[in-house]
Amino acid sequence: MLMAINDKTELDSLLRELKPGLMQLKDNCLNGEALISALGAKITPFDAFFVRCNGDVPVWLGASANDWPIVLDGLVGHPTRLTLGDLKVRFPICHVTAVIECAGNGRALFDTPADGLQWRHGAVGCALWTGVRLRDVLLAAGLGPQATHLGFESADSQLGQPGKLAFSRGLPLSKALADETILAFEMNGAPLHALHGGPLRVVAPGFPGAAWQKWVNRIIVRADEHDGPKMTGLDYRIDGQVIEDMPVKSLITEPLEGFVRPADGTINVVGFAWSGHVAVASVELSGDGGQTWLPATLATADGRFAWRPFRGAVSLKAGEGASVMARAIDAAGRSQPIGDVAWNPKGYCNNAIHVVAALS
Ligand SMILES: Nc1nc2c(c(=O)[nH]1)N[C@H]1C(S)=C(S)[C@@H](COP(=O)(O)O)O[C@H]1N2
Ligand SMILES: [Mo]
Repeated sequence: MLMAINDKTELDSLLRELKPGLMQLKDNCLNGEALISALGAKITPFDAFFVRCNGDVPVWLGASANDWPIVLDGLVGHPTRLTLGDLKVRFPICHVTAVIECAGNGRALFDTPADGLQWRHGAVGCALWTGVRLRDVLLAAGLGPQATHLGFESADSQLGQPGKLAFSRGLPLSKALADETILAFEMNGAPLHALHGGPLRVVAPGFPGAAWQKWVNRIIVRADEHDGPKMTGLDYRIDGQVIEDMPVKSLITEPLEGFVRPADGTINVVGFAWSGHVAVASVELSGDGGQTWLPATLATADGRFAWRPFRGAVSLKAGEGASVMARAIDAAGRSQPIGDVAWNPKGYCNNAIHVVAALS
């Protein structure tokens, strides 16, 4: 019922054909990030939505996506076998618009190199996700009194090692029970595509993309933090702690790098701001290399976890080396750093200010 795509040539052509808005990263697995020029919409279209795979790409060949099986076991009252079809009829369907950002987005932009895929700005996107609340599914199976964490297992295997889990991460129970956390089977109103973990994936807004387990087919309720592949060691951790919140960040989608300085020096700046669990409060813009900042106009978003469009006009510093900058500030007063402030060995959570330079 499952086919695994693991041939490099096949994976490459899949990405080229289906996702013209991406540029491919150098890796044996399928990984591509959005070109900034393709990220201008409030809802990121499929063809420009980044893809991050740690193993092969499993494709469900069952007669219907509704036959996709999922097991719920561990510290539950009743270990349960369900299909995606069961989830759809037994639990209320819900929607959440949310940004997913890879924890390694911006890794290539650290001055001090950091290990891992060299993502620039484009391992981020905002989609409308449709599914059922993970909470509803867990409560129906009954949670044991010792339950504190979940572990997820999936259908993807390490490249060339069929049956060997490529990626098995988890969530603390508190996040699994949150309103916004869902098992999603649709993205932007269409059945969830195999490249994004279809038929079924976890959506955990506010957490890094790594917590959004794709192709999920087993949920294990545990009394301790999960220890599957990519959950231990240095993976998705800073100072030993699992990353559970994404920092406030913004991306300028207009103008693009190498823009032509207008004769009067005034330029419109447009983009998006987002954050993890603490809301975005404001966005400021600078046209003089960060000496002075002006507030941008920040539009509302479709819920707490969607990115918010901003716009404003800045006066560019005269002469050579003009650039525009945006910095978002969250409700706790935290802002984006300039440069290498948040460096860590694996290059996670780089929310440094986006600088877009004019043609000089
Ligand atoms: N099963 C599985 N789930 C996974 C991954 C994976 O390799 N295998 N990659 C994770 C990472 S690191 C990220 S950033 C997101 C990327 O989701 P996307 O490919 O839909 O953009 O999926 C996460 N879920
Ligand atoms: Mo990621």
